[in-house]
Amino acid sequence: MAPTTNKSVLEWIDRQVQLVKPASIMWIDGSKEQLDALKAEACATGEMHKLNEELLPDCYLHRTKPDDVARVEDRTLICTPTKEEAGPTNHWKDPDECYKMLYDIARDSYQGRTMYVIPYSMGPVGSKFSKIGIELTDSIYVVMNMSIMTRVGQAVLDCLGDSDDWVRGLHCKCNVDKENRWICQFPQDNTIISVNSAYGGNVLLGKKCFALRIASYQGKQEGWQAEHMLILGVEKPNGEVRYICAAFPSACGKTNLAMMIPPEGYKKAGYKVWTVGDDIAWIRKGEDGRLYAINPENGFFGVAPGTNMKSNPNALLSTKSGSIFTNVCHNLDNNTVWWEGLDKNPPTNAIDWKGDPWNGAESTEKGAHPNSRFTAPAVNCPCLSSEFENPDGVPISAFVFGGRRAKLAPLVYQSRDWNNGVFVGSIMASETTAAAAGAVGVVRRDPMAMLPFCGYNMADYWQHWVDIGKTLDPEKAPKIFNVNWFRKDDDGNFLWPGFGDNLRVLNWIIDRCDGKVDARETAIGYVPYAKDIDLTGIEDEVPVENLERILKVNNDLWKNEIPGIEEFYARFGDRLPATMRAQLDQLIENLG
Ligand code: GTP
Ligand code: SPV
Ligand code: MN
Repeated sequence: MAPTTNKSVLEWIDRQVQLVKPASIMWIDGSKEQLDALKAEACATGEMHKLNEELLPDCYLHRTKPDDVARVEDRTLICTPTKEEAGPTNHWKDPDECYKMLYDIARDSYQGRTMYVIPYSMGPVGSKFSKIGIELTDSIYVVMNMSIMTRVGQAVLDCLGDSDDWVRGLHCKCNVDKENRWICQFPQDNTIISVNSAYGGNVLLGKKCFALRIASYQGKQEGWQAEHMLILGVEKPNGEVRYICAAFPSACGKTNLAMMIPPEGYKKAGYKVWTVGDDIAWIRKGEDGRLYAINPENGFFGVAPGTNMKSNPNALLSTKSGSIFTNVCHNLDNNTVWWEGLDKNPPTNAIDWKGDPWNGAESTEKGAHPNSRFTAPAVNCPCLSSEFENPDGVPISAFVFGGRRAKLAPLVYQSRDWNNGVFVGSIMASETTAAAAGAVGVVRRDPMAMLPFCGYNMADYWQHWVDIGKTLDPEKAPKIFNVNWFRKDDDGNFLWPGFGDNLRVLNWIIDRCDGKVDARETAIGYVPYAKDIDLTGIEDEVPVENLERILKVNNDLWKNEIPGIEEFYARFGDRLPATMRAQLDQLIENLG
């Protein structure tokens, strides 16, 4: 018997059952017993592998097909009634045609398989920020991941009651055929359909598909924002906590920044960093007129390579129990996992991410895929914020944009005001990473780090930012900044140590928000005086000349940037907000 009487839910599921023809249906109730039974079943079939219970209790390894290891942006569709509504930066297909294409692919695809029905909440169950979804899947891997990444089970159905305000999600593994792989969002229908993938972000529909693509559209309709942002709290020695949201493109440092360990001197002085979220923020205005953010997720789907006890101990410690590892290297000597950058001792008796024997002492191939990931419960994180479950969210002092720019953007700069800050976000560009299928290291425009995640026309999204700004008292509006941890010298070495040392920059940002420190005005905004970035403890690594170099704004390089921005803006035609055009004209004038 179905554990709900909600008509919209039952009727929709019925239609999907008619389409995909499962052998049986199982409602996920959120209980440990049910999940344990599913884990045992997945291990018995070889879909999952149970890792060493002493070293990694309740942890599992999973390998996806070698051609199914990252998001597929050219197969991710926004299916709005008109192409204009999706805008020039999204791949679009007519909704009717797309449904037909997907139904033809999905038809009968669950034959002989179980349909798992996953009721889940994005955000604490019952919070006014939260939204409910139901994902149908034929994959236990998806059930296990969704049970970590979201709040799952009966409590969600109880909270939903008779409402039809919920997001429909159908996932069909089919044959995991990359030629028929599609990740489709229908914002007007609150619907997501994903076929022929069994990898992470393509199939955990609560994450990018719902919490960003569908939710960004909902936010536009309902007056709030869904952003590709981490949320962290910096606790100062006097106990005050300032919350910052930061938007960086995929694999550009959100998880690392959200969990950073303060440098020694800061730690001694009493600074602490608290993680609220590492990927997505849902933001709305509170009764006091300030913006508040929640993290709609309940776990971390983090990049494994490069994660170690030095770079990000909090992330690594989060994976020590109840976690899933996807496409990492399997150490057969002790039945644990390994990835590039974990330590300097690669296993010699191992299986690589493709499932082949691997000897780390000899192999020239990678043991783990560059986009291999861990799925870890948020509660495991040693620096999880006490506000993580707060249904009202945390008040935001600053928005920070950033990306990988080897030469151009300074370490940090502050926008002049809200609209200038929106402009700064809109002209973001970053070198591409392994998080999406395709070339790596190519600079592309990625406004607000939302290029692959905005569920409607990006120009309308910028207008939404401008409109939100109009409702805010400038005194209470978050200040908007841009950072770049990735400046390189001519030999390709990073000029800034990054990671925990980024707190030195966040501290300047907070001081700016509190009106405590001066800044130098440049053509692009305000940059710090070198003396105001504390280098205590890293003087050898970062000589003051280097700091000055990465704080400098090179007007000639910025002038070279203008044609690319013009070209990008031109794609939006009349829909480009006049405010953004005016901001660009102002920048051109400032550059002389
Ligand atoms: P997604 O989960 O794909 O959205 O990525 P993310 O934005 O959470 O990126 P993550 O924190 O996982 O970092 C991605 C890569 O950037 C890793 O290889 C990190 O080691 C590297 N990285 C993170 N922070 C820094 C930094 O401050 N400096 C440098 N040089 N590299 C960094
Ligand atoms: C990203 O690519 O930004 C991710 C991984 O966080 S995925 O969920 O696969 O999109
Ligand atoms: Mn991340």
